[in-house]
Amino acid sequence: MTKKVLLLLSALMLGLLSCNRAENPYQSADQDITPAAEALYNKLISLKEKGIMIGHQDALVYGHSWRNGGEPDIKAVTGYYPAVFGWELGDIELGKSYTLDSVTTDEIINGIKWVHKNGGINTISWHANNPLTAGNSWDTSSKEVVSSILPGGVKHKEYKRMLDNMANFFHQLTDDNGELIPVIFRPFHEHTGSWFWWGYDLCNTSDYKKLWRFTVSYLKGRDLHNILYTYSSASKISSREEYLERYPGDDIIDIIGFDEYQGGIEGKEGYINSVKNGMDIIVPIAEERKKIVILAETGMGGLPDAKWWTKTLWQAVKDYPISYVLFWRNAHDQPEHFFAPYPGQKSADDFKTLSKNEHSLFLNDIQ
Ligand code: BMA
Repeated sequence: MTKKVLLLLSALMLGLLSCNRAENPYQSADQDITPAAEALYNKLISLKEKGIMIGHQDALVYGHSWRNGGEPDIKAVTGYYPAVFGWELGDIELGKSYTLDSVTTDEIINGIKWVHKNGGINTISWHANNPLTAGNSWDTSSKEVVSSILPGGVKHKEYKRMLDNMANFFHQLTDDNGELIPVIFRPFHEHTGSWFWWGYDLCNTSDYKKLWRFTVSYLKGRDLHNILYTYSSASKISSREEYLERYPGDDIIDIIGFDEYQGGIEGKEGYINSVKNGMDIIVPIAEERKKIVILAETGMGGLPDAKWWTKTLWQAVKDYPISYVLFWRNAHDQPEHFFAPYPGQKSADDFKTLSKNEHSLFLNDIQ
């Protein structure tokens, strides 16, 4: 083939591709997204038809009864790895080499690389320290934190230092070819509640949105185009207006969701109703805006209900086009702080039953 014919053919291919891009209503928010992140985005879209992916926070690095080199609890119960792996970066913004949950940056980097290599999905939460008071995420002693870190604020430089530490960390997430691994990032979560310094009563709507927009644009400015951003509120969403009030913009958000936990056995109906009400509100929003829907964090602490998985969780989520559900962590150093079963745990058999449901997706279902 002559060079001219080759050129013509590739121009034709490009034309076809851009045609498809224009016709596809689902487009990632970042116009300069890396090919790998776009592939992750497309994978999330295409898997919506197949079922709901199962995720677990810190699954690879510790479990209820192990730390360092054990078998992930969900794998030990079902034989399958989760499809989605949650990671927490709180304290990394301070330049530390371990998180607030004592997971090292090396463990996270290696874990994220392993997940990516094996076709899984990485999602990152961030319980960021308070840049104004030097307290932690839960330090709500001042209502000036968000305004103080925006451009012009007294702690703006400090916040940029934190973001630089985050960016330096993100740049270490590379595959075998040196390309950045795509990740989902979910900062400033549960903002409709008031227990974090970015929470509802702690800042106004405009500043919350500015915080988001500044953060995303700063990370983009550090050449990070491998990130899909998630907006996720606290539980018990009462209306579309409430959910969208602090939404920072379609041009930066790819995924929307909320967090929802069940408290005690008696909380069963409340949990199911609250997940369904929330989904009834956000699924139409996602359809209109062409966004992906998740149940960003969920679980029943301590799992005292032996049938929680099939009779509660699955009843709440099964009828919605939810991309994934993420169960919170099984702390190795707090015996009662766990949200997924481990071998011998009361609900382990029921979780196994859920894993046999063809619409619950584990790592092997999405590879
Ligand atoms: C919370 C708890 C804490 C943990 C924090 C960040 O929900 O699990 O123990 O430090 O998340 O992972």
